Amino acid sequence: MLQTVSEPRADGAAGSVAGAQLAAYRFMLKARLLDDKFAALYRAGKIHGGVFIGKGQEALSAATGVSLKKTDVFAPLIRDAAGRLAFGEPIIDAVRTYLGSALGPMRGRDGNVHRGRPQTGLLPMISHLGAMISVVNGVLFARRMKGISGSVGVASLGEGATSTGAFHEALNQAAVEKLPLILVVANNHYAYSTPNSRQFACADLAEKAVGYGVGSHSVDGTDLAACLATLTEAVGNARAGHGPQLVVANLLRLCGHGEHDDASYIDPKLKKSPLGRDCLKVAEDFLVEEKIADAAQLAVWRSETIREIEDAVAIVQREPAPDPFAEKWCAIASVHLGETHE
Ligand SMILES: Cc1ncc(C[n+]2csc(CCOP(=O)(O)OP(=O)(O)O)c2C)c(N)n1
Repeated sequence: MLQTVSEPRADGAAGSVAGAQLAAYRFMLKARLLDDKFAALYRAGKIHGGVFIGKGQEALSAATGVSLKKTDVFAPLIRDAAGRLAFGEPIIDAVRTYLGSALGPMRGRDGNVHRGRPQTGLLPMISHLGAMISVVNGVLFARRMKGISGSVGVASLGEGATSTGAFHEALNQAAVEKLPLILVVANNHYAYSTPNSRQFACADLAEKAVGYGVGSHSVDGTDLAACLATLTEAVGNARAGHGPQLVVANLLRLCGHGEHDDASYIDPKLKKSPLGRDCLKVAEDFLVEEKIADAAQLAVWRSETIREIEDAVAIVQREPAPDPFAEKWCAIASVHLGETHE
């Protein structure tokens, strides 16, 4: 007999542990299938520019998204399709951005992952390498100054970002100011083709938290249940006023840096190690073992999700591209505010 669980929700309150696992799994599945579709469209020459996917990082990303409330702040990076969906980004926003639709959140100006909706707390990324931490700090500072309490902010990072000055300055600032910031580092063992041995000299990146005086969490990023437990704790700590939290998840990128990269530099020994497990498969096995779902139910969700993605692509393929002669060259925030600067 299958357990009764609450419906998937994206508001940081999935109801029960089993409900949270199920909700997060479905965002993982949606992200994987969406990423697969973008990779296929890229190979078919239907996407101009790069395609960047998060294969192998969905458990961490989904756990991050479901741990947040809609009123929080989230700065995702290029491997965060699952977290974006869990935070509330509709599939069609991603499809419109990748296919250059004028109706997308970036109005066809961005080709892939720099999309967002600042008014909803989903920040459009500037760069992959640590630049977003200080932006999240700024939003949290602004809320503090306005007397808005209770919300937290997440900045996603790769391990490569932890070697940059931007990381140091922003984490130090957040620590001194005790901002409710959670840094979620996906240590996928390669920053593009640079391995961990050329990136940092400590045994575990989570050790860096001690030097900054912030909370520290280390987790197996291939294990959804572990990611959910860790993110729940880290987000809870930040929300309770305990200051910044550094979460480091160990995992492996199961794809290239982008779809243009065959990832031939990845050590085969790592691929065969527990780090190389596919988190989606691990999550599915867990759901079946725990009788939260069965194989038939998993197959139904998969086919429903494929249909949903195909429908979104079919809609967007009929939408107009931006017209440079009719373009309003104002910032996205102005568009949201209804201003029309020429
Ligand atoms: C300031 C800056 N320098 C260089 C780059 C080019 N770049 C983009 S992603 C990347 C590697 C990032 O590695 P990591 O932080 O480990 O994240 P991962 O790609 O593994 O998710 C580099 C060098 C950039 N976007 N911004």
